[in-house]
Amino acid sequence: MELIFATSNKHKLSEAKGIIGNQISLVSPESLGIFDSIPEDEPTLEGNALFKARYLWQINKMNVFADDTGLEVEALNGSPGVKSARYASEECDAGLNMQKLLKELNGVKNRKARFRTVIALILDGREYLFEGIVNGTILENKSGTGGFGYDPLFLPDGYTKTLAELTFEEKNLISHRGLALRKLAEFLKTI
Ligand code: ITT
Repeated sequence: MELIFATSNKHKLSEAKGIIGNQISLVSPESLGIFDSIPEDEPTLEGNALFKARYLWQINKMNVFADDTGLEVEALNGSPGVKSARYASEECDAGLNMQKLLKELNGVKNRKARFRTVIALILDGREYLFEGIVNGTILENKSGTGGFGYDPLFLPDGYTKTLAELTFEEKNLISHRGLALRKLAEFLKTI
């Protein structure tokens, strides 16, 4: 079966292929000639994931899933959350986003945070949601060069390495998106 993954992020597409690639042929919107920039203006991760999936479903009625992820920091009442990509500016610059996060947490003792991913699947017109969460803490300094986004600052609970120091496979095993993708993969096996 062919399934569109509604993302323009190549890193995320390869993560997803690593998890559900054997079972299903994952394709990007670009590979189908769809280059639309889909708005992510909803107030929740669920809303954004559903909006993106519905947007692509409307175009060609191909089975599709979309995800949205937020970094939810306890001491910041869940921020940056749904605004994680554009936390510091409209440019979605990971360096600036991390810089802003460190500034907001300057002197704050409670560094607890979690990444939460929501996946919205539209399969033959029916909608399904899957969620994955990884808990951890925000370090005071960046460490590691792997992954993307806030990975160099995020230390998963029970680990001594940040998400940016783990290998691609190690991150997939424990990450928010990895967990949500495996729930999706399990579900797809049942249909
Ligand atoms: P698409 O919307 O094109 O899929 P994106 O880069 O905006 O790609 P998300 O909406 O899933 O990705 O995530 C929003 C932001 O959250 C993202 O820009 C990163 O700053 C952060 N983020 C998401 N997943 C992450 C991860 O695995 N590690 C670190 N930061 C992550």
